[in-house]
Amino acid sequence: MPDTFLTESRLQELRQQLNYHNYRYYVLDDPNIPDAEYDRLYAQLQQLEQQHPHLISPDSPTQRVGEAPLSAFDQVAHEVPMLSLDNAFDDEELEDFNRRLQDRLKSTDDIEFACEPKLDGIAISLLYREGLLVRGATRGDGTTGEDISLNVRTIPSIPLRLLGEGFPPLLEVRGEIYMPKKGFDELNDKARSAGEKTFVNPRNAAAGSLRQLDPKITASRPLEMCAYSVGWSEGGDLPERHTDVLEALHGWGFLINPEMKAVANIQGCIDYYRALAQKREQLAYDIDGIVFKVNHRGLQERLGFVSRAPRWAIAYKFPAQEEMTLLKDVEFQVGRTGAITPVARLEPVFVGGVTVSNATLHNRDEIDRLGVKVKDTVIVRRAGDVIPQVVSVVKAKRPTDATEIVFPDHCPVCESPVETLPGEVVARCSGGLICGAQRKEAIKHFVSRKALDIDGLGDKLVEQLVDEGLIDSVADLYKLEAETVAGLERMGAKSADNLIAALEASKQTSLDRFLYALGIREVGEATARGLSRHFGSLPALMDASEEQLQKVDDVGPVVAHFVAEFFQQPHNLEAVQALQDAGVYWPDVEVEAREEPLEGKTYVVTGSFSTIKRNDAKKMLQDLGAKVAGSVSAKTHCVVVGGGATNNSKYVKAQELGIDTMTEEQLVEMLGEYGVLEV
Ligand code: 5U1
Repeated sequence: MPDTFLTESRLQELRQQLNYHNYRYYVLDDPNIPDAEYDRLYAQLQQLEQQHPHLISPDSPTQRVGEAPLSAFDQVAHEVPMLSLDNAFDDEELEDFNRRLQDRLKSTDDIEFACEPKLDGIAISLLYREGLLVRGATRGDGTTGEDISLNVRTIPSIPLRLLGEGFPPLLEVRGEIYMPKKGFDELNDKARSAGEKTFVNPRNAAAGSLRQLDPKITASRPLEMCAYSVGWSEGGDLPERHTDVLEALHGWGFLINPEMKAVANIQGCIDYYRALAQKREQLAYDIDGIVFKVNHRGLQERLGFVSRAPRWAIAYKFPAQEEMTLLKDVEFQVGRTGAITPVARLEPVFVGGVTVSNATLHNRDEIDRLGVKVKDTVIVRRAGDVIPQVVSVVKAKRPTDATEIVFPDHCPVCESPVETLPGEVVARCSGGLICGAQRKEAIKHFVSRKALDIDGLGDKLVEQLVDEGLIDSVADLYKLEAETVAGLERMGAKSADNLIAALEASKQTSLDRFLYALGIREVGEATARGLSRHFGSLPALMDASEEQLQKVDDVGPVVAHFVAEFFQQPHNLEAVQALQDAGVYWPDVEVEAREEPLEGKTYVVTGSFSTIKRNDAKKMLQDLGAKVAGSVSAKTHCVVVGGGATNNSKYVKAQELGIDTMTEEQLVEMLGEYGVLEV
């Protein structure tokens, strides 16, 4: 066989393998070879292409990033216009949409709908000829867009060549390019540390990344593409149901939204909308609503279009999460741990489904980063249950009399100096419990629902009790008498009696609630639960060293330090004693006997794992008492190498130092023997 033929078929084989593994990694999120193996195949392809440059093909994974930047984008006329969507803003409008469809179809039968999250990104058209990506274009005005082929090629979840079989020879796929939240945060963190401008939100970041004339910049941005329809196709058959078309696209190499689902009727759409609204904040990407489409393409065709939108689809929008308003003033609040938080007082604005009049400005650095002044017009964001925040300033609207925000150097409540510890961004009042604000917040936390849960003792009443000098500390609560409380404004004999009864009832509590109630920095409910289960009693916890504390789930060095430090402070010990003297008590928790057969041993875990997740493996080793380190040294007892890569640098180092190694299979077997993993 001639040499060129062999080279060509090897090149094709490498391209196919790499494109397939790329799909498994970026689209299915289920790689089945180690990264090192992918890198080796890629290097082989690169080397072979360097030797035979005339054999380089456009679907080669080495050709994702073009060499030369463009001077401008060409215009592209869309063969079939890229339509927009009609919107619905409440259930009634959605039901009207269903009624209109039934009227047009002259039937009262239920209509099946496809439901998909509406990604907050940039609409894109991708054209494939004989399975090869030949063009990527923006939506533009719907009729004419811009050719951004070089940029879309850099996005790993976009196939350069379609996988599998059965795709039409001419296929235009439409979808959304977006930046996942995690990638967006990392991109902005990087920009911040480099002193560069940050992006306002993931959508702007995605748009800015695609608008680059230099594809290398686009390639460096964490973009993804999710397919949501076929614009047009020639030759070949597409499935009759839209959801099956999406499944076909998935098989040909595209990412489709995993939340996509068919429902039997409009009530199914409403239920889907509610369920996704609940889940919205947990999704890895921003969405601004749900798109409902008549699922049968035959019905879609019968329904047709009006002006610029199809009759068979609608976007049910979530309430906007960002709105513009006026920043009227800034006040500084003192929290339970003394943290000083600048709070923006706003012209009330309806955002994220509620009226917002205050928003956090976080800290001094954030004020500097935003460059915000009093009387500025600002953009406020309220997402889910998160505290509303000022995300940017509309500088073009700044009036001439806007004033600088001056961060206080003394506590606005107790006038103690404000200090910022090295390495921290948060400024804190140094007054401790001398500071009325910190005292009030500590008491509010102590009585709150997840802590001692004292019924009838809301924030306002705590403030009243402190302001009237009736309580100074949490233990003072238990000295309150009904007559005194009844004399307070807005209180009567009945509510005072109820409060005293609730205080009495709260005395019997649990160790985890008590620990949470103490308000130790960084100790939330889950950590308090972990500490209580691990140590079983307060004295055992108080005696624990930072190292012992770190053995508790989710307790790292920072939390361990805060816990140990808390119990070293005499005033905290006095407060705990005073509460116990007042009658607060809890049963000890039975501590499960813990065997730590690997205590004193240090493991390093490296390589890619297939049967268990690497992080789970680390956690299980820690549960068995082992320390898991990030690098190999003479102190390491064993290196676990997943994926069997013998050129793994940690494996090589272990060999050099004569340290034991084990494979993933051996680790799984060992974990099984110790009973921490079912095999
Ligand atoms: N998920 C999704 N987003 N989105 C946007 N589907 C969807 N469909 C669209 C648009 C503009 O248009 C259809 C009419 C194809």
